[in-house]
Amino acid sequence: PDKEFLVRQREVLRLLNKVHEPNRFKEQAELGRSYDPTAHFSKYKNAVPVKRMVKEYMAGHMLPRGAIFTLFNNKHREEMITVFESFFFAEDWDTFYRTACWARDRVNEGQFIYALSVAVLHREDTRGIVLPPAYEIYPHLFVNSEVIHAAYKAKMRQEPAVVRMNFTGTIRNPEQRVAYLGEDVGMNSHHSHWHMDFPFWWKQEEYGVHKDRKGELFYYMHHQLIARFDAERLSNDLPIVEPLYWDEKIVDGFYPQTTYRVGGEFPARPDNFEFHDLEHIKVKDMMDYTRRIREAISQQAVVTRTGEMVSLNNTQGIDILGCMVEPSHDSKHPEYYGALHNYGHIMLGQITDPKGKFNMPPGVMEHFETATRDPAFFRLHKYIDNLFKLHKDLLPHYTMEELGFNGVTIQDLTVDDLVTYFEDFDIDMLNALDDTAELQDVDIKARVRRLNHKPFSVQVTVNSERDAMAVVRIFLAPKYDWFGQEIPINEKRLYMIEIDKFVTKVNKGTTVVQRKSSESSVTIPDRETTKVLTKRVEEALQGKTTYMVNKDVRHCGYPDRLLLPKGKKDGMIFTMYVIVTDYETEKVNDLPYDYEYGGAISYCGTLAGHKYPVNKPMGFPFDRQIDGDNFCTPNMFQKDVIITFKDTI
Ligand code: CUO
Repeated sequence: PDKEFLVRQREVLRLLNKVHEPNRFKEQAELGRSYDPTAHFSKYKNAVPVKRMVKEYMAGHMLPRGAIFTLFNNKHREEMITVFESFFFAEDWDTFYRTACWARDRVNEGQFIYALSVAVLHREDTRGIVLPPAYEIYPHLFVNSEVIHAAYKAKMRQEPAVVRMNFTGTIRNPEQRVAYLGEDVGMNSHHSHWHMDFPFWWKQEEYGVHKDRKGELFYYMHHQLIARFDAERLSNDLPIVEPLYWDEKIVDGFYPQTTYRVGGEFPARPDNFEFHDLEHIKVKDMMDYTRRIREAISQQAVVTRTGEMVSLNNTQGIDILGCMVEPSHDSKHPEYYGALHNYGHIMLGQITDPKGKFNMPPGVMEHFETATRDPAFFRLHKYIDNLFKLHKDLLPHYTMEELGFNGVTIQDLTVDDLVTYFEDFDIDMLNALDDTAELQDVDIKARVRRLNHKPFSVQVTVNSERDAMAVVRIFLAPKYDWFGQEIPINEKRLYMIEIDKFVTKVNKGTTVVQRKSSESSVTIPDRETTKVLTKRVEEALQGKTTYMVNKDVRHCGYPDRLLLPKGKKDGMIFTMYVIVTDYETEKVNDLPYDYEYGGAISYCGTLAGHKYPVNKPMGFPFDRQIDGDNFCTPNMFQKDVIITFKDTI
């Protein structure tokens, strides 16, 4: 790459390095001090935000440094958007960089990190820049208090340390059996990045970056998170997750045992807590929003702000509904349909101190980085997901024509042994501890247990009457429910987890399509650590090594280690489904078929204004009702597979 790119990469890493520490890098600090955005308004495509940012900062109206930032707080978010827009509308790299240096030591750290990250992910001139892993930027949100305290101790003693992190709770809490998923740092990082790639506050027209099928992705990615959580629950002899209700107690409590850098511990939610009215959100509002959304679903049309009716009875319906339920900036009528999902996060986050009597900090549900730690996250999302299901169930079943692929048959499917295990992983705590002048940094790591699986591959033998381009979709679902009963296909489809979706060529005659787990369109590999990345960039800048830029780099993507659910020691039976369909009728972008958009399209779609690469509904063919037991057309294949969990490997 050109030096220019490497310098940009280095400066972004520096800007995000120990954000709590002002004047970290001399050059940036000086630039930040001397740059006066008010003198350069013409350098912004839209100067309104940067003017506002400077004005609000000067007036002391912005969230102060050190305070806890949450995206769900309207004031916090509006300010963050102003900062983001100041970055995003900067005309060139230079203006962007100077604005960022200006903001780094002034703006609230949480707002700065969020705004800068989203700007880097969306600016043309920062395409390909890699952000540090979320758990390294903000370790407090990813590890528990125990680890933070131990890390401080180690630093005081000036001794390098590896601190073992346990999952929250004890074995007396059955929910702890699946804490390895909800507390997985890669999973939380995926989830927080998804929400940076598809922010609910994104103004499509104003920013000029279209987010294709954003509402549908909101539905589908979260639907898949729940299906995956359910697969882990069944793997651990827990029943599938139940939705919550606004007027029912939440039986299982949650003690996050996680602490903010400043501002104390995350609030805990004891067993059997009920929802209470908050100052601005009432329990009744939640019920009203739900009722209106259900009405829209059953009449298959939503009413817009201007009173028009928009039909939901088509493949785009889910996108409209997703935007409305989240809600995103594109909701057809936010005043009427409300903010069911976002308010759900707030209601849960503030459940312990609904009136703000005790001035408790925000709960884990009020940050995308921490939300999945609370099992109630999955209950809220199951509730939301059931609304989407109501809608999908009203759509016509797929016809044989929609399901089939003329002249193409799957003859066989073979899968390697599917083996899972736990392993240790070390998180660098470099950003966790405040620096003091007297104490040097020492190497401190948090060691977590995490699920992994042996690499595997899938071979699909396809017979075709002609050369063709095929879309291959691979799914996996548990065969038996918690009671040991075989799950009928029309129910099983709800627990279907996507394993892969890709395009390949099938030749006339027989083709064996081989696909490795590492190639999955659902996942991304482990993120490179800040230290390694920084070193690589420095060495490349000195001309010692070469540096490959991936313009399509994705931070969003389910961790590859979690592609398979845990399964059981004695083996657990899942059914694998493969379907091949005609790419010619599905393709959307006029690009070569092997263009993968960074490799995580299944849950994370595409960036840079590209469309989602295939036009069938996400989750096809399992997103709609299925009649009868025999679902397979010749271009589909199903096979029972066994996932075995090994203690050691
Ligand atoms: Cu991802 Cu509720 O949308 O956490």
